[in-house]
Amino acid sequence: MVCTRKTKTLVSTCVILSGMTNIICLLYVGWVTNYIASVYVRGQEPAPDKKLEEDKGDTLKIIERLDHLENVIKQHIQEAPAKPEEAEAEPFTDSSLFAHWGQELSPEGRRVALKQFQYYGYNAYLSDRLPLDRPLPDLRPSGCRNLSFPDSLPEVSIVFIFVNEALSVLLRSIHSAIERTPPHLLKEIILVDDNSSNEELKEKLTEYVDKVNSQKPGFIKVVRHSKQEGLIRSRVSGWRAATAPVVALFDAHVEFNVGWAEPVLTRIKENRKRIISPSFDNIKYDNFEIEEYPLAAQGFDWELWCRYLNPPKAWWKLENSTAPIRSPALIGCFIVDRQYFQEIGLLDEGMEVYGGENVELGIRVWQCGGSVEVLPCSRIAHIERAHKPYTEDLTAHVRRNALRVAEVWMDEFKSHVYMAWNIPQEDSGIDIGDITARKALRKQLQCKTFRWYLVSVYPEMRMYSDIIAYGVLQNSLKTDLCLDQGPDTENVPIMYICHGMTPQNVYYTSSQQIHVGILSPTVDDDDNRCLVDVNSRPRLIECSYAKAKRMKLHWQFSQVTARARAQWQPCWKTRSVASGAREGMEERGRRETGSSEAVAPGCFSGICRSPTMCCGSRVLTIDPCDIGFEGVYYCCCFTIMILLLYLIFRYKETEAQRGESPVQSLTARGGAGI
Ligand SMILES: [Mn+2]
Repeated sequence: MVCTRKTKTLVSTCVILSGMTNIICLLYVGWVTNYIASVYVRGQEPAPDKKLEEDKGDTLKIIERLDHLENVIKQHIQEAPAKPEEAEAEPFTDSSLFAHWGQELSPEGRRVALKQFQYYGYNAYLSDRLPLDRPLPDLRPSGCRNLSFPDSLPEVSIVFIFVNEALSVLLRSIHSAIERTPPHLLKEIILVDDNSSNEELKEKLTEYVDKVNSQKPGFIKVVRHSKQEGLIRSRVSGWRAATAPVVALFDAHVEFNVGWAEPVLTRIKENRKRIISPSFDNIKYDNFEIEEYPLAAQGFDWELWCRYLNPPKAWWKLENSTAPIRSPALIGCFIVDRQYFQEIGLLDEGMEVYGGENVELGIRVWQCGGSVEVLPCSRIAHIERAHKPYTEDLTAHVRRNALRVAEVWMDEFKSHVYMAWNIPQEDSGIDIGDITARKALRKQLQCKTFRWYLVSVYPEMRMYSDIIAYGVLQNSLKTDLCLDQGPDTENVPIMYICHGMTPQNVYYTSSQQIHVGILSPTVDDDDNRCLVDVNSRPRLIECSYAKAKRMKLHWQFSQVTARARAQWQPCWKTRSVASGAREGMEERGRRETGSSEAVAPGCFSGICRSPTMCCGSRVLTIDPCDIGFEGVYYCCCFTIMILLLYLIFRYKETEAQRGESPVQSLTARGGAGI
């Protein structure tokens, strides 16, 4: 009896001791690793960058490559000729230009082709070697060939806008327009040069224009901007120079297909408030082959980037592939009644460079009593460049333009644009310029609401009135880490250096879901991905699927902030986005305005700074090995911890054995004594 009691006491003492030791050890390990990490990070600053390089998701890599390409173009524009020895070292074979083309070229040929490709974003070297009047496959739906059109149709002026286009590409655009537009319908061609620096677009182009005009006086007009105005104001310049009743505004890297004009002019003649887009096919940027694109409407996502859409259900029901396709917006090239274009307010000339103006026009035309449609029987092939050479930071311009559209036209839905760009609705720090004239235009035209537009014209667009907060989920102990959707192909979220781009967008809904990554634009796109607890591991799963399968996708936040409808744990860095209604965790806006706010503590608490999400009622642990540098660090941390625990237990065991011997002997002796 005595023996048993003694053993029990010893065991419980051991347990208490080991427990305490563990806690001390764990705290110690936490402190040591924290220290090591801070020294490591401080001591080898380039190292995380290098690691970062390896870990970056696909999106980042692409963005980086684009940045690189843009730099290359910039260099080229600055006319810094590459030194011969540098040129020798160029990795020709790496370029996407040579994936499907140019294997048989000599090294010198490759060098020249690559240089041109980097400058133009398409294979200008090949374009220079293709005939200007090359034939195109007739890609119209078969019914188009049997259609008949009125004898008298309005004339059209075709406007080509360009900046530093390859001359052969521009000339092929002009040639195909002349060849494939009935002569009695084509009044003139207008070339708008947005201050190109290319020499060949000066003398050689003038030579060509003079030659054509010597046969047909005044047929080609050239408008040259003395400073760069951007593609939007260039289109308006072209429209100003046009004199035909209908104006077609096009990029200067297109090829017109047979019979493109008659269906368009017929539809405009029937109703001058129709703005028409042809159907586009692709001219591949590398080998200039024509790629047929499926028939599509033209729309946009909530960042207001334009995109192709599946034609609406009503169109499919017609079972007539020649029927016009109702379109919520425009991709960018369109044909319009010259007068009507002015009445409706041209394009928003307060926008910069490119992007968003086509979406704005679509929304405006619909809301103010007109319509937009795509014609399957009118086809234009267009070069989709591998990269756009217009500006260093196209995204910043598109975002600014998008905010102008949101503020003028989108009423309460403007919040969606701010959410999609992940910037606060107030004090975004982005100067969108003066919009009073555009607001006055809306009033003057007595336009309908954006809600009407969404319901009647663009019902495929998803509405997000249930989002009550958005931003990024930031690790409050290591504030440069954010929740990130990780590689596109996987459904495992990761912790990653905060970069404020789409993969780190986080949206919290009134139904307590957390969406991570891009806001799904339409019902035809994949659903949003929700943060889901799968066996205590965080996963990103389509919200509708997770809901149907009754997975754990609801997140409760236990701390109430005064103004938020949602309840927040302090691990969400909150910041008021719209007064009272929304709370957001805004990283990008913060960077731009330069203001800094205190970061509330606590997201990754816990011993050893394990990447545990302690937000809300659930505790999730991100698989340590999924997270790159941090993963290695935590793996090491974990291993050291286990090792220490093992040593501690071994030590205790030995201690226990040492302690036990006297007891045993005592027992033995006692036993003997009893
Ligand atoms: Mn284009």
